[in-house]
Amino acid sequence: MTMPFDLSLYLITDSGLAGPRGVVETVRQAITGGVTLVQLRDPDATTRTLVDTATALLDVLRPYGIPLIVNDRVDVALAVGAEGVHVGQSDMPTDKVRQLIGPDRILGLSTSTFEQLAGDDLGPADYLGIGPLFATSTKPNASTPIGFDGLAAMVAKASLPVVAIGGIKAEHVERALAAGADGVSVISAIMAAEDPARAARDFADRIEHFRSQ
Ligand code: TZP
Ligand code: MG
Repeated sequence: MTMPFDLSLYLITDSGLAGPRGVVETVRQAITGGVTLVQLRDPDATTRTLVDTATALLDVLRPYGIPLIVNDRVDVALAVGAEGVHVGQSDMPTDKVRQLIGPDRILGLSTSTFEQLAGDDLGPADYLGIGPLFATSTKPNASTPIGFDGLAAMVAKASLPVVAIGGIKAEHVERALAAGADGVSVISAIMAAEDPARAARDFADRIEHFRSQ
């Protein structure tokens, strides 16, 4: 049984956008604003840097009970004892990831087409990242943006919890949740914010307000 997790405000790291403040300090500030899940993502980092950053992130997140998900790197996740792994369509197939991480760790899968939503890869996954909602300079090679209507159509077909991703700012929260997403996944709007705690709180307040209606 997979451990509990909350997709509401899912922060993904970016060392370039964090700048001199650094990823760990940026996450430390952002979680005080209400982040519920954190993914370490740094496709260009060395293995050593990933292990060191993941270890430091775990120190910051554990007191809050916030799980750490590692992008792509099953080995890094296992080496540091992270709570989960997130893979894309060109990464290790989810059945292989599940074999390696066991039944308890969280497994996320990126999907951007209806075809992918119907694939065998969904079986072992615990949640789906669906997007990009909008075009984003954070991932220039991302597929065609789906918009709120595309998100709603994909959520309707999805058999797993969904987090929306791609170009999401705080003002998009209501429409993303209204489209049926269980949460929003954010890189630049929080990682590059002057005040990451305030930026995260803006998202968290809107999520809470939407759900209280
Ligand atoms: N996958 C699809 S879009 C994206 C990823 C990793 C980048 C999202 O970053 P931002 O800055 O929140 O648009
Ligand atoms: Mg990947």
